[in-house]
Amino acid sequence: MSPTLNEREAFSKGNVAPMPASADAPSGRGRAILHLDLDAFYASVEIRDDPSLAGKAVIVGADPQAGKGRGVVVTASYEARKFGVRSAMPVSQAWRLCPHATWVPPRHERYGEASRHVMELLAIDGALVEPASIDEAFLDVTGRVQSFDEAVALAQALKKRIFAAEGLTVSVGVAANKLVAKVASDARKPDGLTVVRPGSEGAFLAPLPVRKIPGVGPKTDEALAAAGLHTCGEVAGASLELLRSIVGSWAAPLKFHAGGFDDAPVLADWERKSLGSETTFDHDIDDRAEILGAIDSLSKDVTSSLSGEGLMARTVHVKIRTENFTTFTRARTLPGPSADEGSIRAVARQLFVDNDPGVPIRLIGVRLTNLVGGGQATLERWKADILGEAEPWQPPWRF
Ligand code: TTP
Ligand code: MG
Repeated sequence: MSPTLNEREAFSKGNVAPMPASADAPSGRGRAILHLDLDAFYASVEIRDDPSLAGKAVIVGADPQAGKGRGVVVTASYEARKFGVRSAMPVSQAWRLCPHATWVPPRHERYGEASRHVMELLAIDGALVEPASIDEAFLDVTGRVQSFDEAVALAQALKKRIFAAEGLTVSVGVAANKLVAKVASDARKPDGLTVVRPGSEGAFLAPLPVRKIPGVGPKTDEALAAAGLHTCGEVAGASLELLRSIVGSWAAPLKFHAGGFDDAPVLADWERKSLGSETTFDHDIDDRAEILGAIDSLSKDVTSSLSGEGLMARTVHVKIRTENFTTFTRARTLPGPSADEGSIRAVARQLFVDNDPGVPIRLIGVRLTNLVGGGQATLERWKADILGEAEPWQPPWRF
């Protein structure tokens, strides 16, 4: 007799904002990542709110007190930057460099509001959004587009939408990974759109100073320069032996990043941390075939939700509650992320078989965690191919 399911409860953990449905979880191709960074953010908000400042050198910062102020510049409009004014510069110095500037004290609430509005505009169907600071965000649009060109068109559309709704310009980088998208968004500011097509990441980074790689600070930069390594291309082409002597265990990831490779996933704030489903039988079940049948049906449910959201999972959990209410969970991590029902079902079944308490079962559940955007799986395979057995993979360095 097949069990009657009198309870079917989704037990998704994590934040609740609904993930947009995307029926076409892409696989077998690379990712499409956007990095957006608002231009001269605080100054642009001030200019938007007071159009008489448009086209002028505007400095947001502490009161300069006729050059005697002791605070620092928070940011400056691009007109003021032409005179050398920069964030974090003492106001006394900015006063000397740009005596005709208009000074505005910061209004942090207003910037927070504008930031929230822009982030809301980025929450588009099928995209994962990771706000990275008050004025920048990564978007993984792999699950939303059919081609890289479509991702570029989406970037253009977002720029227009942000300007129309908020009166702010944003510079965008489009690439196959976060690192290159971030460097690209900074390449043509303000109001830029820089596209690095898949396969040209290394060539794009090669002439740039190695300081462009997030995580390379002044000390590392100096140590690399002392060994004659100034550009990303030089670091990418250096031997691991040489790099190890300079940066130790960071050698392999650094070489990898300098060559334009990066596997960091876009971690959406409102990305589901897990997806699950569980069943309480209306009477305790002793028949193992029936229990496995329930596991099959739960695996089917969670896998279809997973692919419906354009995601893949790395870890499968099974929850088991026995007739006397003893409850435990067991988990297994897959070799790579998957949205394949057969693989997930097989792991869930095996988890039960390996941990079967041998008594009647009251409840069974299947849950998926370590969820990533669809393009990640391709990347995992590719990483294994590139690095092979020769170079043990380090935990990916994130920025
Ligand atoms: P950034 O994006 O670094 O700078 P920006 O937006 O002003 O200019 P850009 O066009 O180069 O992107 O920082 C975003 C905001 O964060 C900036 O407008 C003000 C604030 N900020 C500080 O408060 N202190 C700082 O040192 C920096 C760099 C930024
Ligand atoms: Mg900015």
